[in-house]
Amino acid sequence: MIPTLENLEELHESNDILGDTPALQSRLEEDGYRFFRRLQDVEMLRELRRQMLTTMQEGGWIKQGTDPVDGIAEPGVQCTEGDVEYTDVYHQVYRNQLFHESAHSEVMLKTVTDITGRPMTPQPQKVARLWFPNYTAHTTPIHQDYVHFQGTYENLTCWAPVGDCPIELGGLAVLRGSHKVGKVLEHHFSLGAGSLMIEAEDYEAMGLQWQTTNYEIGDTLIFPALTIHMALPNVTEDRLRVSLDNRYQAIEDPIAEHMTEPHLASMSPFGWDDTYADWDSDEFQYYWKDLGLEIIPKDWSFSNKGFEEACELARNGNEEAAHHLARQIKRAPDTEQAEIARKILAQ
Ligand SMILES: O=C(O)CCC(=O)C(=O)O
Ligand SMILES: [Fe+2]
Repeated sequence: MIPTLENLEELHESNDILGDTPALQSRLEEDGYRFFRRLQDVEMLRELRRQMLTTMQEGGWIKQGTDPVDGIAEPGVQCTEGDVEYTDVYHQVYRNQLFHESAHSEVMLKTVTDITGRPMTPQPQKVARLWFPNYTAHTTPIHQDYVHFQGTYENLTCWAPVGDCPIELGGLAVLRGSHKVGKVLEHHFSLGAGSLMIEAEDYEAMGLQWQTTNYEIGDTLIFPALTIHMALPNVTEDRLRVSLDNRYQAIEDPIAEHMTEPHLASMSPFGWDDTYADWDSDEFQYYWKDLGLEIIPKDWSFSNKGFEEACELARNGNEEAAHHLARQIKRAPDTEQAEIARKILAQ
């Protein structure tokens, strides 16, 4: 069942076992996630929120004349991952030093290390989600992170709102215990962020429960790469949702090549030199190069399959798929996929 507000349960909180590796591991084994209230430094996150939203206001996303920390979207402006307009402002936000540094905080490193019992590092590719209100067809659909981030099933995603995130602002929901499926389920084309989703019929038989919460700033949800999750729609009238989802891995595990590049670098040229241009410290610049991570190629099969499905659907008149293809043509007009998409849309 796709979660509705009536059938969402409250996340189990694990603050009582912080620092206790065996207890953290056994709860992770049982639930497929760990949730901690006020784990991260609230003052730091408030400052990060101010900085990120100020950049978004300069980019035209936040209503002029309002305090950026209120996160009030400029009326009439809406875009999402995959749109060139999104990448333009997103990459301005991506240059923020504190945004990257926040993933290296002592408490985050200690927590993920306590969970796995292995030396861990944040992956180079940090991720922010900047989600417009009432743009719900583009909400992150039901998925497992492995299809996007790859590497190993043990990688941990750490999701945290930058600001309070009540349910109506569209935080993350997880399907409790779903990691026990033990493999990557079939993913299909979706218009939502990431463009790949799992059909309800493929997990329903497990009889599991969706869980979420009214997140507050500092709260952090941590889960491995097979846990099924989704974002809830942002149904607020005018507020942007801002959140972080950074990934951590054991230093001895391999990393997929694309995770060593800035997020959405494939959508518009943007490198680490651009990211670091205004930083006043080089402590966390190119830090992973000294760790000797084993870099493995990206597996394109998941996204290629999604693209083929979008083509098939668009041929049959599906409007969401047509929208997806049009977006792809606009973003990268000279690629082979854009050529295929143009032919389909011309029919
Ligand atoms: O924040 C979102 O909308 C998606 C986040 C997500 O899927 C993740 O953190 O893995
Ligand atoms: Fe995800």
